[in-house]
Amino acid sequence: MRVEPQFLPSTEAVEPIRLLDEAGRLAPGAEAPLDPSRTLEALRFMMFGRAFDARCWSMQRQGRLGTFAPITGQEAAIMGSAMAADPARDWLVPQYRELPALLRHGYPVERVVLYRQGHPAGGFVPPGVRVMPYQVSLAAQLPHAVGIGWGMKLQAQSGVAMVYFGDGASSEGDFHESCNLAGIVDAPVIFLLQNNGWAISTPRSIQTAGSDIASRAPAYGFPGVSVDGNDLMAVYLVTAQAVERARQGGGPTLIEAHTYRMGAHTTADDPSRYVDPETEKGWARRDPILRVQRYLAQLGEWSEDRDAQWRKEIEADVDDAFERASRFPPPRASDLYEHVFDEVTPALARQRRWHLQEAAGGDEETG
Ligand SMILES: Cc1ncc(C[n+]2csc(CCOP(=O)(O)OP(=O)(O)O)c2C)c(N)n1
Repeated sequence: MRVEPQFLPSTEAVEPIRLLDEAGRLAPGAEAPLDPSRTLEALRFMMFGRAFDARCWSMQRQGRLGTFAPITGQEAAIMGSAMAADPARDWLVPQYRELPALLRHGYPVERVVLYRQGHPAGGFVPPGVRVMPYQVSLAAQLPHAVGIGWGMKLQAQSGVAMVYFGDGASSEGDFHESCNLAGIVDAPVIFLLQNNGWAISTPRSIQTAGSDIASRAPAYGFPGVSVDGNDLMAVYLVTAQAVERARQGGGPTLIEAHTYRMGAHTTADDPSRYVDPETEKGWARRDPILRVQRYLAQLGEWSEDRDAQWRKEIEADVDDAFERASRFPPPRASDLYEHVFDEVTPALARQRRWHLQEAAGGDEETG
């Protein structure tokens, strides 16, 4: 008998779920999963994120801030998911582009300023704030998130770990290992993939030969979902359902939010060398902030006056963030040797002695 093996077909990309169109109209028959006051709450964080980007960009160009990764264009993916997380019990595990989500979760904004200034105090997460520090080493945050989620499950806590990462990070081994283990132990983890089209200059089209990344989830034994990442309502809807399932013991979910990085990867990047301006213009029409504002305007909750008022208030909030950061004492040279080991190793102690006495002329305060 001739055996005909059944090869599994490669999967087709599924159409991302969408509730709000570009004009801010709800899909026919759809109900908004966020009421107007929660939508306004999310919008405020989204607008703050964009204004903070603009200020940081200017400060970086003046040499007053280090390299950072802007979030412009990704605000709905970030806040739609964050609105489904409960700061009192859920953990947020960021990559490096999730500022407004961290702020809503209680991370103090001045710490972000300090982090971008290279100040050691910027790496400190206050007790009680369920946020992990930014992670620049791609995908290295994913195993931590699985550990956090699994730990909460073993302790019979109802929290979930929401971990953010990019399409580039999905090619790292840590992604596979994390999904595999999370599936086995049914860890309450939301894998929130922000597919922003690029991993620096590597386009999504050559990141993977797969049709999409969400469709990998069933192979790990849990659901995946594809969502319009520029649609606050749709991202909230799918994340809230995933969080609820995880709380009930249903295990992890992989959410692929299709969004777009509207600008440079970081302040050290020049996207004009590899991005087609027409593609960029197309995504500008899908701006996630405008979409929410247009939706709210239809409800009578948004107007030009309100927009102007909020922009003024938000600029003042950004001023305040920098002002509060400026009140921290400047870092000392000796800070370089703190916070890594509980007890300083002999080699590190030697380096510290040399640095502080010989190189810095014995001046402890030389930063
Ligand atoms: C392990 C590792 N390899 C390479 C890099 C260099 N690097 C920094 S960001 C980046 C692209 C990341 O793309 P993606 O995961 O899609 O996230 P995005 O920056 O687009 O949000 C790369 C390759 C790194 N930080 N870590």
